[in-house]
Amino acid sequence: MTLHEFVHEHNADLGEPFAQVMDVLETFAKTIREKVSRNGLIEESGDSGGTNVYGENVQKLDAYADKTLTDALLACPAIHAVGSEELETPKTSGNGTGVFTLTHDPVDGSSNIDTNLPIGTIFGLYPKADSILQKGNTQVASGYILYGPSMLLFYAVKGSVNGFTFDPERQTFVLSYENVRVGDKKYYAINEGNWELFFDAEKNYLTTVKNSGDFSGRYIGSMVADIHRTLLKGGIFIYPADKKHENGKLRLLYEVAPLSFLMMQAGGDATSGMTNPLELVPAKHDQRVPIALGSAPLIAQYRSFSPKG
Ligand code: AHM
Ligand code: MG
Repeated sequence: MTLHEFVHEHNADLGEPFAQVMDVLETFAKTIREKVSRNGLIEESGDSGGTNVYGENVQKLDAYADKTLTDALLACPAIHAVGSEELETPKTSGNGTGVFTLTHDPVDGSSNIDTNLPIGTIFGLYPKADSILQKGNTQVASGYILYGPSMLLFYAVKGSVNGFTFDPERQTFVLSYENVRVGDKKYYAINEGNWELFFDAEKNYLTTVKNSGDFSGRYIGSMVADIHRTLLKGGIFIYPADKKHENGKLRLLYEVAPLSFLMMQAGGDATSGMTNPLELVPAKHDQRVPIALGSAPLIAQYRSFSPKG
């Protein structure tokens, strides 16, 4: 079954506007896959020389993907507004027909582009509202596209997560992971290069995990790839607050809320300090929050190391 067929069959309750948004995402994924596969050979390769709102280097592919997705969404009748990790302020379509707001990180893990490692796109879909600063638990859907050895699109709606593999021969996504549930392996993923910056809670937790002999370490540095492994195999992904970064690194609207929503619909859990990240109202578009997400028992164990746990 193709993604298009699946959406019409299983998400009829979300109406034709939802199907239109998924069509936009599929077309975008095909465009970016084609660019990624020719990275280094095409104009959209390498550093753009510019920086974004966070002061981070913008790769040419970041800028290209951001414009391509944002423009396509604004041209879609189902979309009211779009927010992106690369945009300083959200854009409104002005079409009068839009019923959804979509937030996205067009190319996540962009520091991995030039080494041919997996990168991804993250999206969160919300009902239209006056502001895009909405709690993550108002999302009607969220998901990611993973540009790896094969291209995958995983998305969640309330209560279910399904995954699709792109078939280059048919030029379409085909259902390949039905009703995904978080695995039970014990992989931990964190940038341990930041050890000296970690607070005692992280250090105590990690020391316990390592001494247990039960865990294996895995860390790619592309959130979509790390979350994808955590979802399928099991484990825990952590990007904590530390002594230099009081709110951690990852952005609530563009990375944390969509992937937390997805993980929870697959039976997993997520925590931002001791708070459910989906209960946080973003104070600003570019708000960062600490995050741990993965299988529910491992998140419970992680929480017990928090100062308030
Ligand atoms: P980006 O959106 O600029 O690519 O940054 C987000 C990425 C995530 O994909 C990943 O989890 C994290 O940054 C890795 O950060 P670090 O290199 O500090 O471990
Ligand atoms: Mg990102």
